[in-house]
Amino acid sequence: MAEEDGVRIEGAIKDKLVRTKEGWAREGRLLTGQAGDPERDRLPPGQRLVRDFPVLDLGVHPAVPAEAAKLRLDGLVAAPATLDWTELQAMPRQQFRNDIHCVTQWSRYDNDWDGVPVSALIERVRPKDEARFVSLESHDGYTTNLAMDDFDRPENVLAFAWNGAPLEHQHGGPMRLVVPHLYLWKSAKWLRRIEFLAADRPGFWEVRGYHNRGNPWNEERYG
Ligand SMILES: Nc1nc2c(c(=O)[nH]1)N[C@H]1C(S)=C(S)[C@@H](COP(=O)(O)O)O[C@H]1N2
Ligand SMILES: [Mo]
Repeated sequence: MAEEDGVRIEGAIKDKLVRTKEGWAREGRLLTGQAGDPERDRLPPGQRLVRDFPVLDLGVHPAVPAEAAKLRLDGLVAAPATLDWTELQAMPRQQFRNDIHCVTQWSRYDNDWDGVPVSALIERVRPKDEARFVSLESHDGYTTNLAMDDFDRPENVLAFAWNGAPLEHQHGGPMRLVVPHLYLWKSAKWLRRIEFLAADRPGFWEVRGYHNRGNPWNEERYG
C-alpha cells in the first residue's frame, strides 16, 4: 500500500488469518444456536467476558498522525465534506459507555469513549433520501458496510479516546467508529471515509463469509 497524506503503513495483510476465518465461517464455528435477548442478557450467546482489550485486525497498522487525519463524507449527501483534525475536534462532543462484542467470542464491558456522535456527522452532511447504506473505508484498506438504520443510532460514535486516554494506535487511533450493538468488525479502525449509498456494498469480511449485519444477540456471525 502506498504512502498517502503522510500515513505510514506497517505490516502486511495476514493471509493465513484471513483464510482461517473464512474457514470458520464455512463451518459455522462458535455457534450455539441460542438467541439472546439484549434486554435480559448482557452477554450475547456464545461470548465470554475479558478484562483486557484484545487487538484484532488484518495485520496492517497505518500510522496516521492526528495532523494528517481527515475524514471524508461523500456519496449521496447534500453537503459532502472532508473534515480535518481541527474541524473534527470542533464538532459536538459526547461521552459514551458501552459493551463491545467481537465475533471471535470475546466481549468487554464498560468501555468509555469520547468523540463525535455519528448523529452530528449525519447532520453535517445531510444524507439524501436515497441514501440507505454506508460503506466505511479505512487507511489499511479495510472496508465494512452498515444499513442506515444501524449507522444512524444515538449510541454510535466516531471515537478519539478510550477510557480517558487518546485512542491507541493499535485500536484505531487517532479515530475509529464504534457501533456497539453489532459485532466489532463493523467498528472500523483508522477510519478515513464514509460513503453514503443507495445500494448495499458488503465489506472485507462480509464478502468472506461473515454475516452482512452482525447482531450478536442473534449470533449473526456468519452469513
Ligand atoms: N481498519 C480496520 N478496522 C477494523 C479491523 C481491521 O482489520 N481494520 N478489524 C475489525 C475487527 S474484525 C475487529 S474484531 C475489531 C477489533 O478492534 P480492536 O483491535 O480495537 O479490538 O476491529 C475491526 N475494525
Ligand atoms: Mo473481529
